[in-house]
Amino acid sequence: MEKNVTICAISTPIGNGGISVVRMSGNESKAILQKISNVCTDKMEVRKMYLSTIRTKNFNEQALVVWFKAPHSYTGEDMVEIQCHGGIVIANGILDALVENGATLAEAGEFSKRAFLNGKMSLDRAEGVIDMINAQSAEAVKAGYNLLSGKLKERVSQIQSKLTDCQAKLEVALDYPEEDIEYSTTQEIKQEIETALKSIDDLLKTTATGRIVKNGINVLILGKPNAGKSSLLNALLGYNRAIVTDIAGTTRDIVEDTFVYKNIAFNITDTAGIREANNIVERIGIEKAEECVKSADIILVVLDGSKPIDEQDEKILSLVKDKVVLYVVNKIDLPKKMTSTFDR
Ligand SMILES: Nc1nc2c(ncn2[C@@H]2O[C@H](COP(=O)(O)OP(=O)(O)OP(=O)(O)O)[C@@H](O)[C@H]2O)c(=O)[nH]1
Ligand SMILES: [Mg+2]
Repeated sequence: MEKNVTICAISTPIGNGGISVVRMSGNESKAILQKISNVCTDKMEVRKMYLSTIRTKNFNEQALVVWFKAPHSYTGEDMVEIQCHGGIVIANGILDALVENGATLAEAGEFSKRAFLNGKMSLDRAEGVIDMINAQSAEAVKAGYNLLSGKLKERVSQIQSKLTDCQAKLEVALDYPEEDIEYSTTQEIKQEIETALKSIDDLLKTTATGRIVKNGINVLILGKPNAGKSSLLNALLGYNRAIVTDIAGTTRDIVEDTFVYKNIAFNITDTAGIREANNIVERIGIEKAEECVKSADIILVVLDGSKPIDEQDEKILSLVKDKVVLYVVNKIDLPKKMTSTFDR
């Protein structure tokens, strides 16, 4: 990153909406704004909105502009925000005008990177911002916000200072054994270290939950052809995401989607029915399905209740033997043929 370069980017999603926001960060932000706008930047007060005409190559736009003075901005640098009418063309036109007048297009995450490098934000806070932006559920937003507001850092700092304290007590005892200092007993120090270790353990235990809250739970649907896997996917999603027919081998490729239940995102994957396939396309689909087993948190094994358990089902059951599995017995509206050999 070149520190003297003034960067710019469209900060709102590309698409149609009421407004779009174009941001600039760097020493030249105000000077570049002056080149394309009728606002008198010398008279601008910080954090105040000004209605201004922005000149671009193909059109003029009435936009609101705000100036944040370094170091009191998100990145810690001089920053300008331009709030223009929404839509792809207007925001892109303004971005082009900024680049033509000396700004450089920001790389992905560069605003947060500058915030970190300028000491405005610790790495865990920057990660919190990114997690909040990418969140698929309310719980993930909360977890991201906890990172952003420094809750993790606070807990780590507490443990760190307890350990530093122990280290100091030990060093005093070793370096000045003959001085008249009141030493902590070995037992006291041992207890403090044990408490710190327990806190670290407790924190580590939350990482699995944290990953699930942040990324969602990976749910994989497996079963033999025609068992009703895609029907289950569609039922869980509440709309017809995958093609369902009575032809065995309908689903060939992986079909993925996400739904949110009780504030947690579930990333659900439907797969090709597992069987000995001669068709190359179907075979690749089956290989992909088998690959997905590794990264799945939960596997829904769909069994056709109207048919006896056969070799294909057995193969699937052996594929998932070390995983968290929920068995879904489908087609219970039809006469039951599922054999009693299946007793899990
Ligand atoms: N009677 C009955 N039919 C069902 C049920 N669930 C699904 N089906 C039917 O079973 C057939 C196969 O369903 P799919 O959901 O396509 O099955 P699949 O496991 O995805 O099949 P492949 O993609 O070929 O592996 C379709 O005709 C569905 O309408 C059920 O509970 N009862
Ligand atoms: Mg299917």
